[in-house]
Amino acid sequence: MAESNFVDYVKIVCRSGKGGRGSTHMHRAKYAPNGGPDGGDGGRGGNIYLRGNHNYWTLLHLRYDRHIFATHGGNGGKNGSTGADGEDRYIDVPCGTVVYNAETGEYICDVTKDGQIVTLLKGGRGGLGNRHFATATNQAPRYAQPGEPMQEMTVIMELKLLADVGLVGFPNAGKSTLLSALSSARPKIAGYPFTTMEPSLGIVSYRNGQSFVMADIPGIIEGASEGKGLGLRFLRHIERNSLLLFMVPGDTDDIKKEYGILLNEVCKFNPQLMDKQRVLAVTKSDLLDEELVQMLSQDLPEDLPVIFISAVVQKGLTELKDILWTALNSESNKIASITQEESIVHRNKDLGWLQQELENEGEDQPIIVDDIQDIEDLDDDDIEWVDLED
Ligand SMILES: Nc1nc2c(ncn2[C@@H]2O[C@H](COP(=O)(O)OP(=O)(O)OP(=O)(O)O)[C@@H](O)[C@H]2O)c(=O)[nH]1
Ligand SMILES: [Mg+2]
Repeated sequence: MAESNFVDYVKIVCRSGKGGRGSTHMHRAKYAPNGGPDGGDGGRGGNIYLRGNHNYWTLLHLRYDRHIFATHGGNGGKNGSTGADGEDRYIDVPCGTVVYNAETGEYICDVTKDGQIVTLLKGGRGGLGNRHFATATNQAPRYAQPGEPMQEMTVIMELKLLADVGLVGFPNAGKSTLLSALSSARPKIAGYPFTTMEPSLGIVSYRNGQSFVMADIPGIIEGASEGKGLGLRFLRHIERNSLLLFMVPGDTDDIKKEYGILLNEVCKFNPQLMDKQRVLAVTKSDLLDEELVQMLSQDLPEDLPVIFISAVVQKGLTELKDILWTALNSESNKIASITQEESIVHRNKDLGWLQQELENEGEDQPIIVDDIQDIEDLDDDDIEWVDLED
């Protein structure tokens, strides 16, 4: 997938800045023989932040910027001057980005809203200058605090598209055709399996200027949750949808069985997906006559709303939108509620599988970090000693 522009998985190295050292400077001026300590504090190291940005749809931009380093805080100076704070770095990510520690697989945070800012790594605090340590018995302390160290972490960023409705179906079920009939998205449509190789989003307009977002993801086949077909790669994009629209073509031998297979794959991938509301659309119903529709209706799954549609002749699409809209607006299902922290359960990555996952995503190469020059530690030359004989 390296050549694709749809990047939903990247590994990068982030490093905050270390705090600047406090200064051990002693005040010197003519006629002020024992000026006392006047060393300033070190500045704080730069922080690394994540910032949700709805202008980004993928993590492609991070492929070209795998080292994100904030700068270090400046050292304190004489006359009580404080060192400069290190520069912060903001990593802009699309909404729906989840961050994991690449070494331990631990879930770190997620960004779901535009403008949301999450602190990923904190810069070190600056050390205090010697003037803070003057006491009655030690009026000229010749020590100051060093700055706090920086933090470094290799992280995996994974994008899970945020859509209201996710389309789930076998290849050729008519998912892309439906998305293009309902929205102005133009995914590629063709009569062969796996036409869609990467997810796309479309905005479906409903009555009174309202709308919802629909995600077309590549087809799922039996065994997808074990890596068959395009496998797991894209299943993560349905984790964040509030509703799953299953699609089975009307000319299939056994609609109920196909729906069962799809449901089973989804459940094996992540059992929590079973809590999501589901709707079943029997597609390509223009190929069926009334009689056949009657016959097929006798043997359909009973635990969810089922509707016969045809994207080509625009049949049943208004009813479908009505069903989806009603379901989306039922209390348990509002998009606002699925993006709320507490309702999303993030699992840590399984360490046993992590290496394999990185390999599958083409992200298993170590990231080379040319160790940047550290700020020079203070040596004796930087310290102006007071001449006590003065
Ligand atoms: N007759 C009829 N054909 C349809 C309908 N919807 C889709 N098709 C045809 O079915 C074929 C597959 O359609 P796609 O929309 O590409 O299917 P898909 O589910 O996106 O397939 P993948 O991207 O491969 O997973 C195309 O040849 C479409 O023209 C429909 O409502 N009626
Ligand atoms: Mg498609």
